[in-house]
Amino acid sequence: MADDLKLISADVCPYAQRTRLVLLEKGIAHESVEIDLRNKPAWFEDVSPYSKVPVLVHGEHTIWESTVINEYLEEAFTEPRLTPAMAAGRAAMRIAIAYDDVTFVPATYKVLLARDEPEKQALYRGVILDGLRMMETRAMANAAGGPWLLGEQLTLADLSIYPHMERLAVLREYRGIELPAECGRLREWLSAMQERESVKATLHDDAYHIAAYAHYADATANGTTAAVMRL
Ligand SMILES: N[C@@H](CCC(=O)N[C@@H](CS)C(=O)NCC(=O)O)C(=O)O
Repeated sequence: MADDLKLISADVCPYAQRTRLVLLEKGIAHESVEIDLRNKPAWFEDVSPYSKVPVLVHGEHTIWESTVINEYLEEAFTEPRLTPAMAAGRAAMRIAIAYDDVTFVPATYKVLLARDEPEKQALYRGVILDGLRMMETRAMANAAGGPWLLGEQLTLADLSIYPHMERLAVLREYRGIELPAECGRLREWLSAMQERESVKATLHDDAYHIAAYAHYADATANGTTAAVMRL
């Protein structure tokens, strides 16, 4: 199967980490091709329509967008299940992932890129802190005592949201944004995630992430992601 399934990835990328976590949790054999996002190889433009990682090449199929890739892997490789059995549970999972994608993560890039714009920084800081508090409340309500965001079952929500939470040190370092004291449930969840072998295999420390995001914080980032986040 490894010959048949290839992930185009970058170690720095939280979205690629989402997919690496799913591949590891499911034990899917694959080839991983690492690219340098600041010096992309010429062939990358042919395989990645948005010029972004991750991209999954599975036989004749090329799939991009981390959430779509992860749902594809969930359907193509059914064990272990990473989606709830009940429709309402799957809806809660997708709501959590959509919130991360649509609201939370863009605010984390925008607060960095707004280097010289204190009003924008204050706006995005509010979005991030509200988001963390909201995730705490949601996680407490959904989890009903289980260790994962939706309770007893690890799902695509945990694996999609975790990579951005691993990078919270970037916000603290450059913009003084901390995980609020009242987010005890999120702290416990982060610790539980970091006990998983999949996370241990992909984890980087705070210093690594802080260095990797310096070009966003000093607003010199000029890649595709920075262009999209500046819109
Ligand atoms: N919505 C995309 C986002 C992927 C993304 O933004 N990837 C970044 C790296 S973290 C990238 O490849 N950026 C290319 C660039 O900045 O030139 C997904 O979920 O896969």
